This record gives sequence, structure tokens and C-alpha cells, in this order.
Amino acid sequence: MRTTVGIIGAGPAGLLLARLLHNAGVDSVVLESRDRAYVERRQRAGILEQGTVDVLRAAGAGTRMDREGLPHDGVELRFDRRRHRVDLPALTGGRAVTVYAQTEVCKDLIALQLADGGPLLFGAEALAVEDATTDSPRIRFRHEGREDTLVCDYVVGCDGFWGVARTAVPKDVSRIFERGYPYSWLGILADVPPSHDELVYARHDRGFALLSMRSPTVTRAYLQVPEGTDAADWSDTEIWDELDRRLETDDPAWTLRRGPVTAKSVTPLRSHVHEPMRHGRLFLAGDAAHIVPPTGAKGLNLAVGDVVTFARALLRYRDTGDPGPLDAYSETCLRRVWQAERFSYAMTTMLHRAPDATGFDDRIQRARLDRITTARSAEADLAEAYTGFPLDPQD
Ligand code: RFL
Ligand code: PHB
Repeated sequence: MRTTVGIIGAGPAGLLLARLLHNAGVDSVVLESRDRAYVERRQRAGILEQGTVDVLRAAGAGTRMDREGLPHDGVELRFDRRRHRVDLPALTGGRAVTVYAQTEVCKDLIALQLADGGPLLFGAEALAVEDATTDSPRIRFRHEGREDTLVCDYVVGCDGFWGVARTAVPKDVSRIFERGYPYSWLGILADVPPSHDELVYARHDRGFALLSMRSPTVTRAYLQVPEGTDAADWSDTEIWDELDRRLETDDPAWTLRRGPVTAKSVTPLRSHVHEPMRHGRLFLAGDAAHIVPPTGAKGLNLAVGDVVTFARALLRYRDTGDPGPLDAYSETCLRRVWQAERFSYAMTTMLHRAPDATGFDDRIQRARLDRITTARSAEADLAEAYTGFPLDPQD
């Protein structure tokens, strides 16, 4: 098999890239190891930055998002029984975010790709990327029990944190920067309308809590739990009781709405960056190259930024012969990636309670929250990062 761009992985990065290339008349093949139902059901991100919404719309994948997505103009910080609303558009010159689940973004992109795009093979596991530094990099893969090879002009590894693409970069070229956190998130979905119409990020002595949503009738919520926690160890009542405690406030108008929990899972938190994001004609995009803890809601948005950068660079080369943007892919992406790493780290360490936290750490957290809620410049810094860093610093 032969194609111009071989894409490994049908998460948001791979699927959007296939769509951007299709729209520009560039052929691609997407190889996805899991089946369609699995990819469409995997519960993950919920927040799309303004720039991500704009990109999906421009790619022709925004119809249902525009109908069902929930635009949010603010988020709440809750700490010391207080509620503080961050007004996103007022602090950023009009930018906001949209609640529209990753599952839905993937469903929309899969439907478009299967309707009129290039091949999208489910159950096709990439085994290795070979000849990355030649003009014909290739992907060895297994599909329906048979091994095959996809010969490409370019390979884009969109295969997430556990993928194989990254391993094709030689060890003496790779540099890995990472940090673990001594806690995880227990996430739930519940059939109950959200208790608040905006997201609530809560810092509490018992640990972090986040109240989010999937729709006007479905709540998504997270609790900081110890590393190694088994979701089955938490009963539904224990989860709601703990959310109630961590979201406590002096505002008498606040109540937590409880309802049947329909899904529970535990996610470890980590920061990880692989540099460079390009080796020869192999490009890494999304979680294949970098992971952020979800507290900043940045992972999916970074993945979108990477593939837009790649698609623009490839088209520039095709249309003008200028290889500059393709050559600069790694540096261009990493600049934005490190801003998201910085922000996600700052949000995580400001809002979570480490098991070995000292009184000093506790006071610093409160001082950071105090600063954000009293100094407009600090609050604007948070709002700018939350609504998204520009794809191109000149934008
Ligand atoms: P994905 O989504 O992991 O997709 C990779 C795909 O590659 C496939 N694959 C392979 N296919 C073929 N051959 C192989 N050898 C393969 N190995 C793997 C996999 O099956 C999969 O389909 O990566 P991508 O596309 O880079 O997208 C990244 C996002 O999924 C991720 O960053 C976000 O979900 C992170 N994230 C959030 N991001 C946000 O922007 N906003 C949020 O609000 C947000 N909340 C979250 C999150 C992630 C979470 N978890 C579970 C990690 C909340 C949570 C709880
Ligand atoms: C979610 O709704 O899943 C979500 C929202 C905000 C985050 C992380 C996850 O920071």
C-alpha cells in the first residue's frame, strides 16, 4: 500500500489531520489499532479552546458541535469556602471555551472520513516505523491477522502516549522531560444535570475536585485520589459525599445535585515531553509527543495545534516549495507545548494536595489563589492560558 501521509492513530490528532489533508487534496491512510466503538466511547477531554472550535468549524466538522456544544464564558475557582468566577471574555478580549466531549469530536470526524475521506482502517496496529530518514518512510502494521507495509512520503505518529511512533526516534536523538505527580483522578459520569452552569475547580484540604459536564443532563466530575486507587473501591455515595465536602462554600445558594453514576475510572497524572517532535520524515503529534496533567484542559487542544501546524507546513511546501515551516515543525510546536506544560503544572500544583504537603506548601497555594482573585493581571494570565495560546505567536 502507498500514500502521501501515513497517519498512525485515530484519536483527535490523527482524525483531524486526515480531514485537513483531505480538504486540501492530499491523500492519507489512517491506521488505528482499536475498533470504532472503542475509539468513539473512550471518555476523555471535555473542553475545547476557542482556536480548536474555529479549526473544527473551518474543517467542516463543526455542525453538531455548533448545535450541541455548550459555550462557556467563565470558570469558577473554589477555595476556603469562597467562590470566585473568572470571566474569560472580559479578561482575554472576547475569547471563551466550549464544552463538547472528545468522544463527540471523534464521532464527527470518523463519520466524515468514512463518508468521503481516505482509508481509515480500524483494527490495524502499527508495529514499527522504518526508514524515517529516507524519502520513503514506511509503517509496518498488522490488519486482520496479516502483516502489511504502508509506504509513505511522510509519517505522522498520532498514536498517543503508548504508541510505537516515538520509538523510531533513535535514543541518542530523543530527549525526554517528565514529571510524575503523587496522585490520580477518579472521574465519573452521572445522569444528573450539572450543579452549576460553569466548571468549578476546587482546592480543598482533603484534595482537588472538579465539577464539569457533558450536556445539560449529564454531569462529569473528578476527585483527586491517591496513586494506585482502584475505582471499584469508591461507592457512588462515597464519591458524592466527597464531592460535597470538597466543594463546600458559604454561599447558601449552592447545592450539589446527585444522580446515578454511569461510569467510573482512574487516571494517573503526568507531564511528559519528547523532543524533538520530528525525525526525518516522521512527525509526532498530540499525546505521542507530550502529555499534560488534565487540570489545564490542554491535551486535546495541543493535539489540534500540532496537526494544524503540520498540515499548514506541508501545504506550504507543496504549493511554494518552501520547506521552512516543515523544517521548523518541532520548534514551532514545542513553543506552544511548553506554555501548556507550564500552565498545566501551575494549575495542578496550585489545586492538588500532595501527600507530603507542608504548611509552607499550603500557604503558597492560598497565596497563588489570592493573587489570581485579587490582581487582574494574574487573573488575565490564567484566562489567556485557559482559553488557549495562539497557534502562531504572530496570530
Ligand atoms: P489519543 O486520543 O490517545 O489517540 C491515539 C490513538 O492511537 C491509537 N494507537 C495506535 N493505532 C495504531 N497502531 C498503534 N501501534 C497504536 N497505538 C495507539 C490509540 O488506540 C488511539 O486511538 O491521542 P491524541 O489524538 O494525541 O489526542 C490526545 C487527547 O486524547 C488527550 O490529550 C486528551 O484526552 C487529554 N485530556 C484533555 N484534553 C483537553 O484538551 N481538554 C480536557 O478537558 C481534557 N481532559 C484529558 C482530559 C485526558 C484525560 N485522560 C483520561 C487522560 C481528562 C482526562 C481524564
Ligand atoms: C472534562 O470535562 O472532562 C474536563 C474538563 C476540564 C478539565 C479536565 C477535564 O480541566
